[in-house]
Amino acid sequence: MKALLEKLQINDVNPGTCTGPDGWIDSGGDVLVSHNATTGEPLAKVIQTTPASYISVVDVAAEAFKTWRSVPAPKRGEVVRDLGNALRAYKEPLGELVTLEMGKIKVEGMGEVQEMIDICDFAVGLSRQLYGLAMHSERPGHRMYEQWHPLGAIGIITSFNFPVAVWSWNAAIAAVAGDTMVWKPSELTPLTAIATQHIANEVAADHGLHGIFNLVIGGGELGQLMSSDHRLPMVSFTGSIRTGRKVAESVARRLGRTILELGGNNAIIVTEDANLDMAVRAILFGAVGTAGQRCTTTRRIIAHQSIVDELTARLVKAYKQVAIGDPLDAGTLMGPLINKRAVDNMAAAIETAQANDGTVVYGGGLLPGLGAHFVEPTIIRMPQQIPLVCEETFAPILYIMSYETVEEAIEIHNGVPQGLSSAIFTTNLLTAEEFLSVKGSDCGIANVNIGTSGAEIGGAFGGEKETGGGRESGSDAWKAYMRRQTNTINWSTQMPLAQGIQFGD
Ligand code: UN1
Repeated sequence: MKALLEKLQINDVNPGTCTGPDGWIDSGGDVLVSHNATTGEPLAKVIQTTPASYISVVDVAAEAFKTWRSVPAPKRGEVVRDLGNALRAYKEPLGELVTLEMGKIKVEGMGEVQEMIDICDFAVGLSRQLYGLAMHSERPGHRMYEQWHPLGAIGIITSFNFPVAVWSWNAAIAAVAGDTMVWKPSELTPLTAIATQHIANEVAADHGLHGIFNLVIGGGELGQLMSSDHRLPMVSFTGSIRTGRKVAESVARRLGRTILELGGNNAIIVTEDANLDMAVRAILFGAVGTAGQRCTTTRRIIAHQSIVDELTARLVKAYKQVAIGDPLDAGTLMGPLINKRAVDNMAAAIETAQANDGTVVYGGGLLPGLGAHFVEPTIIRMPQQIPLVCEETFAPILYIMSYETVEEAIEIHNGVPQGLSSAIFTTNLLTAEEFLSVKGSDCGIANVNIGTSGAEIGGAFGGEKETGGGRESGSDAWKAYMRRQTNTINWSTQMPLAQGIQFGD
């Protein structure tokens, strides 16, 4: 472990505040201890960012923006290309640190770094494609078009469950867009953030850059400072609905912009004609992968009444094969939850489900023999979608419900406040299309014959309703990181007004 931490430049005590190469600041703030999610043992200490040092970091980011915005976008893309290459070189140790600190299994830790690499590649291409539209003016001798300018220094607040990938979705796009950024990672995963900052610093140093990628570490007060800071025209927040609402309110009060990627309560509808082999595999990965701690985790199954028993039996059989243990071991499929609070929340949800006619058909228990954060992945048959099922419990609990008609299935599906990811398993083209239609899934992501989690970076990622409406990552999500300007140029010698208005002579 020491060797791994050394490779990533993590010391016993690390400053948590940084403005770039040689820009680590010992703020004199309170010390935070990061723990190994699997054993609960301390990994290293972090000196948190004080309000005063936060202010100086944003000063640096705002100042750096004045230069960065004028660097041609394809040149900014070259920096992001080097960031992607540096991440390729560090993929193994960084992925392992994600596993150590967050507890997801090693292949998922690596997968997370792969997402970082992929978004860098995407952003490099994008750096030559930040297109605006040209439109025909209604006035003779006039040309109209729109262009996209960098926005400023932006805030990025990320959650523990994807401790580095979510930063990269924002950072790679923001960097080619010409923004500088201030990142506040979760206090539960500060070391992966510090390791990532070191990697970004190496790249920045090669390009003689400072103040583009900045880091602050601390709790909710720091998030609050960012939300109310008018020097950050946009704040991208990933996390709980409760905190997201606070961020949204503070940013809205100053009429700033947000990208919110909040909770999900993702369901899969399984129809009577579905390929159950495929459905079982997808549900297993969706519900048990990352120990149920993805915002895209499959939390609800809505299965046709004619196949619900068979599907449940097959899932129970599959769950029995899930090896639970040290996430660094190659054979492990499920590691620990992030902390004791997550374990307690899971236990409380199972109790509530049982008190409301839920039947635990698999799991339901804790696994203290493996460690304080280990739980059994759990399947619960629910006769109805009770209020508990409408909440997101960040744990590997899968609720199975049944339906008779497709309309009923969609109604149950959409009957929760969140709207992130969704899927249907069916071989019926008409049902698949209905699910994707305006009357179908109300989520930001809707899939056919693949699960709810594990989205590719090329699409816009995010969801509707209480998920917050934001979109990050691929497609045209870059527009949220830039400001649009509509330009009209009069190349004639006349002064016509729009709408044919005659004003004066
Ligand atoms: C998250 O859990 O916050 O689609 C993001 C997925 C991953 C990202 C999840 N690509 O499951």
